[in-house]
Amino acid sequence: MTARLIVVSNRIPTEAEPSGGLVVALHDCLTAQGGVWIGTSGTPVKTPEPELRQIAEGAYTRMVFDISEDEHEGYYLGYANSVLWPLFHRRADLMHVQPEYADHYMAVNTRLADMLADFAQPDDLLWIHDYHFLPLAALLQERGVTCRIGFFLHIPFPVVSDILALPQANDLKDWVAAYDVFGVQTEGDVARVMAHYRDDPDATFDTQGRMVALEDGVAPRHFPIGIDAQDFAALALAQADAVPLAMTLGQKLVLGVDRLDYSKGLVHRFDGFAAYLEARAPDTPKATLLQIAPPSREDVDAYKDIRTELEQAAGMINGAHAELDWTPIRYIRRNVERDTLASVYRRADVAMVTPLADGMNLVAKEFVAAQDPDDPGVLILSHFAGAAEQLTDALMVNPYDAAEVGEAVQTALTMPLAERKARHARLLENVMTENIAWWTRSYLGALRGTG
Ligand code: GDG
Repeated sequence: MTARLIVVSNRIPTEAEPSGGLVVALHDCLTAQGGVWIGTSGTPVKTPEPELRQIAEGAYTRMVFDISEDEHEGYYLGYANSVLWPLFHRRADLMHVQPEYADHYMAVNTRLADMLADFAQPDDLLWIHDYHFLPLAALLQERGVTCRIGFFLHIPFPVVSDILALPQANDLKDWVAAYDVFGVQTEGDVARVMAHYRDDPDATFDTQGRMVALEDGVAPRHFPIGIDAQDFAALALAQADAVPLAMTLGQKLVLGVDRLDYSKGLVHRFDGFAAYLEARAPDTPKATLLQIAPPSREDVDAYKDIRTELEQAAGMINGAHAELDWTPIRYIRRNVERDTLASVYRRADVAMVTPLADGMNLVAKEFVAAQDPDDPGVLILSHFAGAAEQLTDALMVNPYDAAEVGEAVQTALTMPLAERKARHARLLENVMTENIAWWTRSYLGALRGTG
């Protein structure tokens, strides 16, 4: 009999047939083998109930728990998104350390651990997602829970020197060590987890210096997340000409798609695009950068700043370079439909995926899947995206070096068809093979102890 799977994530889908790669993969997996998906209820309440509440029953069960308005401030906006998110994305300077944030974070995790301890059976598999719930395994062990507990970190693991900026740096070691499987996106992340334990007498290393286990048994492993590439390719093909894009004949389209987040390097990207504009010979193609950037976490100050900075940069660059028939940067600050996105990906000649730090970056993979293999666009990819370990046939750039990014835009726009096809074929092979189903299978194999 297959063990019952219990997935925990901050947000859970509420619709009957959810969309989005990861959500669909987990939905499919739970539908196939049954189980439970647990997350926060979405709307903060005055007084949270100390119980899980079932919201839907089908092939699997969905359950939610409440958080209070203060906890929303302290646990979610505070500790998760103003402490851990910047720290893990190499922006310790943006951390907003407040003792009450940590208190709320622990309060939410402790209440959830109490509820899970009542609910979990010894044969269950518990799969915890992301930085909102790092302490859960340690708290569950204290409560005598013995089932296998795995964690997957969607964002980068921080460097040792940055971790010291976290008042709970030592707790983080214990939180990680309590998991049976601590999953991260890349080999680089595995190395950073290991570096965190390098001087720990309980950590065990094999003859090649790799950490295999701590006393408690954690084995950090990388599981690069993928997308449902077949499905996305089919959507992009179906939507190929669905969206009219006001562009004059011969103009090229360079695309950026990112949540409006400082980790995505949007201002640096605009500077890199400006470097291309400045160096452009008058007889070479005119390219427009279309940046789609839906807002996120607008209640956190650092997110307001990035928006202002980006809008100023776009205004200045357009002021300097726009012509009567050409606006070099077009910027859409709202969510667009997934169908529209697929269509624009397919139409784009170049995608700029240039984060300063990113766990994986699914946009890079979606762009590859959406291309016409007979006339594909070119991917420009930052060394600092997790995807850089797999998508080595992209044009790799250092996003901090505007001149290099500008040159990459020029190279991409003028790349011969044969080279575009060859690079794209190798990228597509990876995106199709190491897809979301492969990722789920690999992770669950490891968690069951069979992979
Ligand atoms: C975290 C990690 C890791 C974006 N704009 C629109 C839109 N999107 C979709 C994209 C893509 C998703 O949002 C963004 O995924 P990313 O992977 O790029 O980034 P995060 O949201 O930061 O995700 C990341 C991921 O978790 C998975 O582990 O890769 O590193 O930070 O699917 O297409 N979708 C629609 N309209 C938009 O305007 N419909």
